Parts: sequence; structure tokens; C-alpha cells
Amino acid sequence: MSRERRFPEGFLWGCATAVHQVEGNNHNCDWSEFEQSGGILTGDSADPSCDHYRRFREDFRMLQRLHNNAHRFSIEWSRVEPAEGEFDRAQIEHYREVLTELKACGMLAMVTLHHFSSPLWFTHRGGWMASGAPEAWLAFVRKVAGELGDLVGMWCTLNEPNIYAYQGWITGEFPPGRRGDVVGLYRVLANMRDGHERAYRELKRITPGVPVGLAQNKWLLFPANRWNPLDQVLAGFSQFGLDRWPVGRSGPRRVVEATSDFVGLNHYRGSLVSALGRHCNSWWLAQTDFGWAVQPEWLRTCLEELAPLGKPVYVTESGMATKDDSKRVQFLEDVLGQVWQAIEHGVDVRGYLHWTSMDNFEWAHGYSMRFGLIEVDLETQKRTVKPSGELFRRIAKANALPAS
Ligand code: IFM
Repeated sequence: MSRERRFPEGFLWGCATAVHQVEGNNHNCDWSEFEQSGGILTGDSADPSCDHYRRFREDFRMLQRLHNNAHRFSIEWSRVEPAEGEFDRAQIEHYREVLTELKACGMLAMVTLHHFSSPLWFTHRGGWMASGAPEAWLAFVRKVAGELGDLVGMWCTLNEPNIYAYQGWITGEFPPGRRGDVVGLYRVLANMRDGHERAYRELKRITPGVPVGLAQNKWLLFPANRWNPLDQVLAGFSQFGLDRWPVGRSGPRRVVEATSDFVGLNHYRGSLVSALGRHCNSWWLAQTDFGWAVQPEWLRTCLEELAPLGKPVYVTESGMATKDDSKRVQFLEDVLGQVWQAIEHGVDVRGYLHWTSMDNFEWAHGYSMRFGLIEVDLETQKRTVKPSGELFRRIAKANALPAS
């Protein structure tokens, strides 16, 4: 007999955003420079934006009505530290107001300290590839922790270092727009690993009671033809590049094994890998507007892979790009069913943060991709909750999925 599928007491329900994708008017960073130089396919982040920088109160009240009890967002480094070593008091106060408002709305704040955008001064000194990059970023980390740590519920040091390095140094879709620069990729990953490990120690010193982790993107790769040994080798090899970061003489280590109090999992897609050509998604897999193949069970596969680490796991991002919200409704029902099953099978999953609250700036794809539970009319700034948002509200309120 089917029964209601309840989630554990205290489970976190929320959405995730990143500052450059929602705030608007963010011009002192590498992404803005990249957009102005024609690096992206459609529009730019200011064209016009979701204006969350000024509308955060109204946006948080909407999420409160959707029964979100947590919110993941990032603090913009280029606003807080516009020039190296110079911190902007007004911007720090702005983020204090943001955090205070979240608290007033009953939402735990999960703060990301680097979500793809970096200040121009940092970029012009070589960005994450340059020596000294971790130290440069740590000054910001310390400042934010010291000034705002009392209002932070969880720290997420970095967002998706693997995707950041891969898209910036291999495919060229992200700044600095390099292609095929494998040496650059490994330097970036090594610096980010170092930055994360040191940020972990600093954050534990300054805010000892606040859990620290990072958000890792798990992109599943499968051999297109499982009987073809070349496809199998290729899938393993690509997986290796996307999942590991270099660790001195001890060789590459899985990013999820980084020093952390919890594991943050971002999962969106899987790809079939073939010796005849990469990412040949076959017709039987559901596709998003991005052309990404999605299968709700893959989230459970990822979660179960993390169980042996013995740490609490948070789904720090999961969602799908689609203009057809009925697909998102189905996706949410299915994917949350998989999260529930993973918990039933003993994985310590403590929260699900949907990507994303409102339709926003999807990096190289501008505003063309719709991931939100809330639609935003960029001209009028009107926000409208979609049916998927209503579904999320009912599930979060009940802390349960209806019987299947
Ligand atoms: O929009 C991004 C986000 O910034 C990082 N994770 C993947 C999302 C969808 O592409």
C-alpha cells in the first residue's frame, strides 16, 4: 500500500541563486567585461536584470510564502572588495540587510563565497590561474566571515570548481574564454583546491559553529555503447577530468573528498560518451531546453555514491531549463521522489535547494533559459509564481510528497 513520503524533521527546502545571475548592475567583475566583449550568445546580465539587488525583500517574502526555510545565494566579491585590499562599507551593510531579511523570513542562509564572478582587479592579475590567487580571495573570505558570519547558517566556499575551470579554460564559454588550455585548467583547479582548504580553516576559526562545504557539480558520463571498450575508457577518462582536482604528489583527489563538514551536490545532467564523438545524447533520454539529458534516478545515483563519505549531504542545486513548466512539475515530483528514496536507503540528505527561485541570467545563454519556480517579466519586474512553484510550496509545507 502506498503511503505519504515524509522527509526528515528539519529538512531544508529552498532555492539557490548566484549574485551575478539575479542582482543586476554588477559591472566591476569579469563576467560583465566578458559580456561587453561579446563573449555570450544572447543579451547581457544588465539587459535588463531581475533587479534582485533592490528587490530582495519582496523576493524573499515570495519565497517565504512558498514555504522555503533556507536560501542559498552568493555575496559579490567585486562589490565588497572593488579594489584589492579596499572594502566597501556600504556594500557590506547591504549584505547585512540581505541576511537580516532572510532571518526575518525564517530562512537559513547558505552563503556561497565564489559563484563564477570575480572582481576585475583579480582577473587582471591573472584570476584563479595566477600564483597568489588563493591568498587574494582569502582576504575577502575573512572580511565577510568577520563582518557577516553571525547571520550565516552555512558556508559554501566555491561553486562548481570543475565546471568553472572547464568552461573557462576548455570550452571558452565562460571568462576568460580560453579553449583547450589544459595547463590553465589544472592551475585553476589546484588554486581553487588550495583556496577551499584554506578558506575552510579560516571560516572554522572565525565562525566555528557554522558548517562549511562546497558545491560540486556531478555530471554523469556513460559509455554510449557499453560493449565498446573505447567508449568505456573514454567515459571513465572524462569523468576523471570533471570530478577530480590535482593534489600535489598524492595525485588527483575527488572534489567531494575536500575538507568539509557537508557535501553540496549540484546535479543536472548525464551524457553518453562515444569514441565517435562526445555527448551524443540518444533520443530516449528526456531533454531540457539546453539539450541536456535528464533522468530523475540519476540524482539518486549521485546521492548514493556520496553515502560512503559519511557526511551530511545537501542538494545545493537541481533543476531543469524549460519554458514548458509542466515538465518542471513532473521533474520536481520525480526528482524529489528519488531524493526521498535515497534517504530511505540510508543516505543522510538534509536539504534540497532548487535551481532556481526566479528565471534569471543563465551565463553564456543570457536570459534565454528558464530554470525558475517564479517567472519574471524583465520589463515590468512583475513576479509570478509558476505551477511548479505552487507544487514546491505544497511539498515544502507538508515536508512530504503525496503517496505515490
Ligand atoms: O545557472 C547555473 C548555476 O550558476 C551553476 N550551476 C548550474 C546552473 C544551471 O546551468
